[in-house]
Amino acid sequence: MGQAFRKLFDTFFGNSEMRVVMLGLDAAGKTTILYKLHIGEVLSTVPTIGFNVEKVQYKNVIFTVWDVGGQEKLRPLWRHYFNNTDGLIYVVDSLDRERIGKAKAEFQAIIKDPFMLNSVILVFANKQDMKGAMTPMEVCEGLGLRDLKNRKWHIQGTCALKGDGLYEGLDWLAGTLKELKAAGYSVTLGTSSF
Ligand SMILES: Nc1nc2c(ncn2[C@@H]2O[C@H](COP(=O)(O)OP(=O)(O)O)[C@@H](O)[C@H]2O)c(=O)[nH]1
Ligand SMILES: [Mg+2]
Repeated sequence: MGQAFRKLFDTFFGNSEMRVVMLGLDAAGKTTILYKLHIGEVLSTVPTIGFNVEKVQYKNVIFTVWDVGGQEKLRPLWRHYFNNTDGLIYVVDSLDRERIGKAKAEFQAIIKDPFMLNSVILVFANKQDMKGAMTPMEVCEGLGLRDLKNRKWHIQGTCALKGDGLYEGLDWLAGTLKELKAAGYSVTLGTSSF
């Protein structure tokens, strides 16, 4: 699978730099996804108190990852990572119905950040292998995706453990970013895989 991702990134980002930030509540599956990509060594750093950041770089494509939720006072520090973000991947634990409201609140705060206004949004409705998981459509509604104005977004059901859906989602992200960069950031409606 790592080879497939490397090929995808080579095809779309031969020379241009891409910065992707992957966020979500704890236990959503972010670390699992990062390792599943197999695109390089995952470096884990704690640059400030309690703020754990994972990072992996494949050629010009840089992924940074951290948990959101319950750390209001750390928010100002995010700016450092949001700056120049091309793509936001927001990962949701589809089994966690109890915290979908919290996932939504964090998501809405993130995408309204001035540094995030130009970023393309890919949502992974993860843990689709679990019985009782919310469907991608339910997660879409839970996050309020359809109410977004002037944002390019896409939602994809995934199972990070098996890798299902990851390639499809990143393929959309890579293709969309390439398109936008070529056209100079235009805006269209969101899409979904259901
Ligand atoms: N069943 C299932 N479990 C998953 C999936 N993705 C992640 N997990 C599990 O959920 C837990 C949290 O995953 P982790 O990647 O550490 O979440 P993070 O806090 O967002 O980095 C771990 O026990 C993973 O094995 C999935 O797609 N299906
Ligand atoms: Mg993690």
